[in-house]
Amino acid sequence: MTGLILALDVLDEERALDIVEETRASLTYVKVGYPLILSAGLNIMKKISKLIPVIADLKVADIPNTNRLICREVYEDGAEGIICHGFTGRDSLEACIDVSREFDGDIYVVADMSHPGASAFFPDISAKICDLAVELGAEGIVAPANHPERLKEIKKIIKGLKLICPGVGVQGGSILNAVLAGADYLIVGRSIYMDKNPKIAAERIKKAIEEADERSRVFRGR
Ligand code: OMP
Repeated sequence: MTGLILALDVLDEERALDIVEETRASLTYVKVGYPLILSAGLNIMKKISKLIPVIADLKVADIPNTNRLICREVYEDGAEGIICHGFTGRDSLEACIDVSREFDGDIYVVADMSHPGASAFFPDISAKICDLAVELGAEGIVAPANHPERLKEIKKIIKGLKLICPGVGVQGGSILNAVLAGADYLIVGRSIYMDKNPKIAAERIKKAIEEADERSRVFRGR
């Protein structure tokens, strides 16, 4: 079953907590990143994590020592998982994964991105990043739902790692194509939190994911 992750890129703590309360029945995780953390403070993760597990999207990309300090701080503040970059290389990623083991947390490694500019660099280095993430024991890979052909290639090489995928909705990706390409979770932000009724929007997207799962099962069974 493909899961739904809400990308909570809002700037107001009260609104953020209201949206989580309204939508959490449809979600597996809430992803919190720089916009909300910088406006509401790191403590927002503790508050949200009382309602639902939190993935901290800090795209950690520094030298090993700094990565270790960042990851420790973020796990201590309630995150269950952290998104890190892999292009920084083995030692930097290994530092994040070592800290995640201390906290029984999960590291998700960005192997490709969904915005147009990503095609300048990422597709060429994606396979190497995925191999490193598999070897070091990351929990999952972040890759673009709106590029299902790239997702399929990544899915082939990441063994059992989870594929968590932004890019459906406002960024143009289709839920069905991403699920058929192997997404384990879809990350959705604006199509939920900018809707006038985030609860109904999340339910609608969850239902579309379930329908895509069903079609994917039928397709695979042929
Ligand atoms: P919406 O485009 O509003 O659905 O949000 C997508 C979310 O996924 C945002 O929080 C982005 O920062 C994040 N994201 C991408 O959109 N593209 C990527 O390649 C990677 C991420 C991410 O790491 O989550």
